[in-house]
Amino acid sequence: MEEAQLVDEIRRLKQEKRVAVLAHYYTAPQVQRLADCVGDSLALAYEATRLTSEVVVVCGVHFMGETVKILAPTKKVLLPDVNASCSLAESCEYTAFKKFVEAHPHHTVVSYVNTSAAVKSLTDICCTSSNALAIVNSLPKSEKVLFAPDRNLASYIKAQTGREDMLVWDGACHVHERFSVEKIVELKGQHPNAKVLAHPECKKPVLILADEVGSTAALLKYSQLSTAKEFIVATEAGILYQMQRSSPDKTFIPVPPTDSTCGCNDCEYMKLITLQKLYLSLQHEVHEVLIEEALRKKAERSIVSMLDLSKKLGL
Ligand code: CIZ
Repeated sequence: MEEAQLVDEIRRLKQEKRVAVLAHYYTAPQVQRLADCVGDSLALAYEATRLTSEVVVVCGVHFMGETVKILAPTKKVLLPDVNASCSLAESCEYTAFKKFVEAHPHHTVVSYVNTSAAVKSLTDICCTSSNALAIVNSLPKSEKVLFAPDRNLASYIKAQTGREDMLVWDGACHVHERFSVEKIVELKGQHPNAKVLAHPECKKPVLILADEVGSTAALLKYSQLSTAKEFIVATEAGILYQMQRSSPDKTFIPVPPTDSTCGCNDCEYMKLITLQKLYLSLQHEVHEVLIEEALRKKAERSIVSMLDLSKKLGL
């Protein structure tokens, strides 16, 4: 099917079947354009608690589908591609993480939402890049914290909070780890007035170069409010679509991966979500995300704690 026809069919199926489509900022622009809600993990989690339709397609990676299912267990939650995984979630395997948690019984476990439902069941409170700093800061200094799974976000939080004793799981996002100081310095040479925006999943030397460090939602907001006209963006390239859309008069320059001479730094898992797969997902109601109820309940506590605290903090 041609793209225009696919778009029409997706619109028709959404309406006919009364299906909600949620999309993460890292998905392809064509997918974001058809979504009822586009956002980061925190926004999508809030949206999951407000769903009115019985069926929802999550255009994002697997843990995002799980988060929606955990928060909206009576809904039919669909993922257009079951292979849409997440390197961060994969870097934190349940059995190994359980041993780590059990070896540190007096720690409060803070896990990024980029984890499996099983890892969330071992977690006291989840966080996203939008609220990680606020959530860790909300814990009394006397409380020992075990943070998982992103070592770069953890190192950023340590630096911002002074919690040098925070125990950290050694995981990382393969997309954000591909950004290098060399590429940013090269781009800054070509665009000396550009502001550098970086995600806290990037390595520390990259963050040192940044004018603003934050989640996709925070970087988007910064780009909207800033008087600068050019931005060098060190996070997954999907967010550039929303940045450009809300600030058409500004220029957004993606940072390519270290080992490439051209192109954007795309997450291959996010980019598995194509229009064709979204169409098939709507038409055949595949692929359903299912979580065993006992596990769902255990995992739910950590996400609900995060949402409750985030609301209280006005995030
Ligand atoms: O929190 C999220 O959704 C991720 C994975 C990145 C971001 O900053 O939005």
